[in-house]
Amino acid sequence: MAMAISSLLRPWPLAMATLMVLIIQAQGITRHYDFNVQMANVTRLCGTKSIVTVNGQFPGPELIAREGDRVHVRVTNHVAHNMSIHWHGIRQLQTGWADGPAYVTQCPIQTGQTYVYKFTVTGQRGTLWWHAHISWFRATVYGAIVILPKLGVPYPFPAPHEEVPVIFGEWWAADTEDIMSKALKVGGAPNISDAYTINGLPGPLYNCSAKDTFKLKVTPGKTYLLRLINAALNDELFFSVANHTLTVVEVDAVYVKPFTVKTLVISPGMTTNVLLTTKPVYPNANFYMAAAPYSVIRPGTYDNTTVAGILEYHKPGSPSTPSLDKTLPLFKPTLPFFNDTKFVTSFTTKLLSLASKQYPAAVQQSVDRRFFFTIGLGTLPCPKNMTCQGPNGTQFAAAVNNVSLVLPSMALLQSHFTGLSRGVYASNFPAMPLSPFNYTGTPPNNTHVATGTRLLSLPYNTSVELVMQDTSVLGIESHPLHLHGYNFFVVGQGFGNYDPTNDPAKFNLVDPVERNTVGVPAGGWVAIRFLADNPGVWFMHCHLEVHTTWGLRMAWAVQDGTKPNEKLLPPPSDMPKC
Ligand SMILES: *[C@@H]1O[C@H](CO)[C@@H](O)[C@H](O)[C@H]1NC(C)=O
Ligand SMILES: *[C@@H]1O[C@H](CO)[C@@H](O)[C@H](O)[C@H]1NC(C)=O
Ligand SMILES: *[C@@H]1O[C@H](CO)[C@@H](O)[C@H](O)[C@H]1NC(C)=O
Ligand SMILES: *[C@@H]1O[C@H](CO)[C@@H](O)[C@H](O)[C@H]1NC(C)=O
Ligand SMILES: *[C@@H]1O[C@H](CO)[C@@H](O)[C@H](O)[C@H]1NC(C)=O
Ligand SMILES: *[C@@H]1O[C@H](CO)[C@@H](O)[C@H](O)[C@H]1NC(C)=O
Ligand SMILES: *[C@@H]1O[C@H](CO)[C@@H](O)[C@H](O)[C@H]1NC(C)=O
Ligand SMILES: *[C@@H]1O[C@H](CO)[C@@H](O)[C@H](O)[C@H]1NC(C)=O
Ligand SMILES: *[C@@H]1O[C@H](CO)[C@@H](O)[C@H](O)[C@H]1NC(C)=O
Ligand SMILES: *[C@@H]1O[C@H](CO)[C@@H](O)[C@H](O)[C@H]1NC(C)=O
Ligand SMILES: *[C@@H]1O[C@H](CO)[C@@H](O)[C@H](O)[C@H]1NC(C)=O
Ligand SMILES: *[C@@H]1O[C@H](CO)[C@@H](O)[C@H](O)[C@H]1NC(C)=O
Ligand SMILES: [Cu+2]
Repeated sequence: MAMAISSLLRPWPLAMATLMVLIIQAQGITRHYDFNVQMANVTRLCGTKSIVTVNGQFPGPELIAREGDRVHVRVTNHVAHNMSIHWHGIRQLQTGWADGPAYVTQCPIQTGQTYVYKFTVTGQRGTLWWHAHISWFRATVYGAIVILPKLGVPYPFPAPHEEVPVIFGEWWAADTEDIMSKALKVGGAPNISDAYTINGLPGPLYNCSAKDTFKLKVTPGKTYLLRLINAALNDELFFSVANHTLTVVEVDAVYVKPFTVKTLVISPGMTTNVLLTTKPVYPNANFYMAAAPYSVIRPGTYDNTTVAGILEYHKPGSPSTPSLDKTLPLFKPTLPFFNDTKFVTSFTTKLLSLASKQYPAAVQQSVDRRFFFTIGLGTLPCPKNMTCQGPNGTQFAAAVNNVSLVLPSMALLQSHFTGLSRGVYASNFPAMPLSPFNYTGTPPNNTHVATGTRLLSLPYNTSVELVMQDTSVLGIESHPLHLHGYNFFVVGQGFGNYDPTNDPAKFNLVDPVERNTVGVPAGGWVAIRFLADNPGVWFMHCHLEVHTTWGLRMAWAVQDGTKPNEKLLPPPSDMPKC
C-alpha cells in the first residue's frame, strides 16, 4: 500500500517526506518514558518525610502524547515495596495487561523488577493522569498525562497562550502505609490528612508552608488552559480563583459544551480542563486560587483545611518573574460550604458532551443488559482475636451490591485469559441487590456485607446500562466511581431511590457527558451507559481510597469478540509474576 502510493508521487524524496507526515498523522509515533520508582526526602508543613516517587519527582513526571501515539513506559522498582502504575482513563483497547491495578490486571512489579507498559492513545485528547494502583502509594506516586490533539487539529476553543497542569493532592505528615495498615488492623477509620496540595505544595494557609506555594505567573489579557487533576486520596474538592472565572471545556479527555463558573467541583479520579482569561490590564493585586473539600459526612471525620496557590500578574515593564509583591492586596475566593450538595448538583448537571459534527456523542440508544448496583458502606463482624474500632465494635467495610471484593493472590486477568478461573474467582456477581430495601430510607438493622471474589461477565459488544444507587447504610455519602477500560455516558441522575418506571423517560440520550469517573450523589443515584467493546477484566471502584480499601470495588470480565481486533492480545513476555 505504502509502495503503491509513493510510486505515484514525484519528486521521490518530497513524496517520501509527505508520506512520512501522513503516516505520523494517521498512526502516531512511539514515545518512550523511563519511570524509576525510588524514595525521596521531601520537606512539607513542618517536617521532612521519605516518600515513594517516580524519578525522585513529586508530583511525578508529566507524560505527553498525541492522540494516535504509542506510549512505552519502562517502570523499574527500586523501593522495598511492591508497585504497579495505572494510566487513569486510557482506554487500553486490547492492551488490558497494561492497565495497572495490582491483582486485577497484573501481579505487582516487585523490588528490582522492570515492566514496560505499552499502550496506544486512541480517540482521546485532553488531560488524564497516572498513579500507583497498589495499597495507598498513589498518595505520592502520581502525575499528569497530557494528550494533544493530532498534528494540525485545533482545539474546539480559542488556542490558549499557555497550558498548565494543576494537580490537587493530599498530604499526611505520617506515613500513609502505616495509617492504612493500622486502620485495617483495628477495623476503624484511617487518620485524615494534614493538608491538601496544589502540584505538591500546601501553600500559605498551613504552618511552615508559605515557601511551598504554587504560583501561576500570568500576563494581562491572555487565556490560560489549566489542566486540573484531582489526585487526592479521599476527598472531593471545590476550586475557585478569586476575581476570575473558569470556562470548563473538557473533562476526562473528552470535550464538553463550554460553560463558565466561579467555582467548580472535582472528585478524585476526575480531570477538568478550564480556560482562565486574565484581566485586560495589570490589576495591582494578587489572587488566591483555592481548593477545599466537599463532604456530607460528620465534621471532624474529613480534612476540612484549604489549600491555596497564588495567581500573580507580571507587572508591565518589570523583570519577567518578580517575587510576590507583598504590598499588593491579596483577594481570596469564597468556596461553598463543605456539605453544599445543591452546588455540586448544579455544577454536574451543566456538564454536557460537545456533541458536534467532529466530536459526536455516540451514546448507546438501545440497551442489551441492565444492571442495578447499590453503592455504600457497611460492616464486617469483628474477628474473635481482635478488638474492633468500627461502628459498634465491628470493622468498617464497603460494598457494591453487598459484595465487598477480596482481591486474589494472582491477577484476575491472568486467570481469565488462561481460562483457569476456578478457585480464583466466581462469575456470579449479582446484577441487582439480592435483598432490596429502601436504599435512602431507614437502613436495615443488619449492616454486614458479604465478602467474595465475584466477577460480572459480559459478551463482547454488550450495550450496558448501569444504575448506581447510594445507600444510607452508615450514612449517605457521595462516591466517585471509576470504570477502567471504558468511557461511559452519564444519562441520568437523581436523589432518593431510582424509579425504574419513571426515571428512564428523563434520560439524556442526546448530549450526555462522556467520562471515566462519575459521582454517585449523596443519597441519590446515577445512570450510565457504555458499550463493552474492550475485552479484558476491568476494575470498577470508588476513587476514595479509604472506600476502595474497605471493598467498594468490583470487576467486569468482558469476553473476546470473533474478529482478531476484538480479542485481548496475549500478555507481554515481561509480565510480572506473583
Ligand atoms: C533521606 O534522609 C535520610 C536521613 O537523613 C537519609 O539517610 C537518606 O539517604 C535520604 N534518602 C534519600 C533518597 O535521599
Ligand atoms: C492517628 O492520629 C492519632 C491522633 O492524632 C495519633 O495518636 C496516631 O498516632 C495516628 N495514627 C497513625 C497511624 O499515624
Ligand atoms: C499551626 O501551629 C499552631 C501552633 O502549633 C497550631 O495551633 C495551629 O493549629 C497550626 N495551624 C495549622 C493550620 O496547622
Ligand atoms: C475582587 O473581588 C472583590 C470582591 O468581589 C472586589 O471587592 C474587588 O474589587 C475585586 N478586585 C479586583 C482587583 O478585581
Ligand atoms: C475543621 O474541623 C475541626 C474539627 O472538627 C473544627 O474544630 C474546625 O472548626 C473545622 N474548621 C473549619 C474551617 O470548619
Ligand atoms: C451542613 O452542615 C451544617 C453544619 O454542620 C449543618 O447545620 C447543615 O444542616 C448541613 N446541611 C446539609 C444540607 O446537610
Ligand atoms: C486473628 O486470627 C487470624 C486467623 O484466624 C489471623 O490471620 C490474624 O492475623 C489474627 N489477627 C490478630 C490481630 O492477631
Ligand atoms: C449500633 O448500636 C446502636 C444502639 O444499639 C444502634 O442504634 C445503631 O444502629 C448500631 N449501629 C450499627 C452500625 O450497627
Ligand atoms: C424510603 O424512605 C424515605 C425516607 O425515610 C421515605 O421518604 C420514603 O417514603 C421511603 N420509600 C418507601 C418506598 O418506603
Ligand atoms: C430493627 O431494630 C429495631 C429495634 O431493635 C426494631 O424495632 C425493628 O423492627 C428492626 N427492623 C428490622 C427490619 O428488623
Ligand atoms: C449482605 O450480606 C450479609 C452477609 O451475607 C448479610 O448478612 C446481609 O443481610 C446482606 N445485606 C443485604 C442488604 O443484602
Ligand atoms: C509483593 O507481591 C508478591 C506477589 O504478589 C507477594 O508474594 C509479596 O508478599 C509482596 N511483597 C510485599 C512486600 O508486599
Ligand atoms: Cu466511596
